[in-house]
Amino acid sequence: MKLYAHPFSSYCQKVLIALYENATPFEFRMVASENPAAGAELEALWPLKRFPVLTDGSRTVLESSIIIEHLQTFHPGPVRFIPDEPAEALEVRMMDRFFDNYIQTPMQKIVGDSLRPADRRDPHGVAEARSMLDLAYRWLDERIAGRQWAAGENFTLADCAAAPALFYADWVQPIPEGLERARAYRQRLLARPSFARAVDEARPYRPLFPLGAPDRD
Ligand SMILES: N[C@@H](CCC(=O)N[C@@H](CS)C(=O)NCC(=O)O)C(=O)O
Repeated sequence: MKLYAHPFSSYCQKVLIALYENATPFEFRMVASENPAAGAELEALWPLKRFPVLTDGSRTVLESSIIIEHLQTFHPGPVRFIPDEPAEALEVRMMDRFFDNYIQTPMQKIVGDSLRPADRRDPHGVAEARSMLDLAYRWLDERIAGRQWAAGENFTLADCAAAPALFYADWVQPIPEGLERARAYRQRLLARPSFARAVDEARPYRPLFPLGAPDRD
């Protein structure tokens, strides 16, 4: 398998966590300006050029959640990312959607806005994104009461989504004091070896974080 990705990208880290959890072999195709060949391959596979993209033989798999479902189906290992029991699987998929849509999306909006020219900024959109993050943090704090991981006792797809989402979202808008379950969950994710490895591999790129990376984590 080949993974088109960048180590500092949150959605790429989501998939790297799943690969590292089961020690699944793959080739890392670094998408970066200094590696135009990988960029051209990515564009040929997926004209929208969003990453990560996985190739597995002749199959091209788009979208981080679907890549992890692909790994679960065709390259299973000891860590099962989607439970067999249907209701449990729905909880996992629902939490995965929550982290992508209501943590990653507003985080990306805030980061993306900071990259725009000053006269093209979208303060209203950024305020909406910050309000969404605030509500999402509060909802999460309630939802994970009594849970070790996002959907219960086992580490799943939902935690792969949660780790980079909460990692970067907390940089742009810290999870407030008082939401101790959400804050402790983020720390548990940081201590998980698969995510700790992804964070370490991305460390050299921290100076590129547009809003300035905080001196922690
Ligand atoms: N829904 C996609 C989101 C992928 C995404 O937003 N990737 C970002 C990196 S984190 C990207 O490709 N950015 C480059 C660009 O927008 O050109 C997924 O789950 O894989």
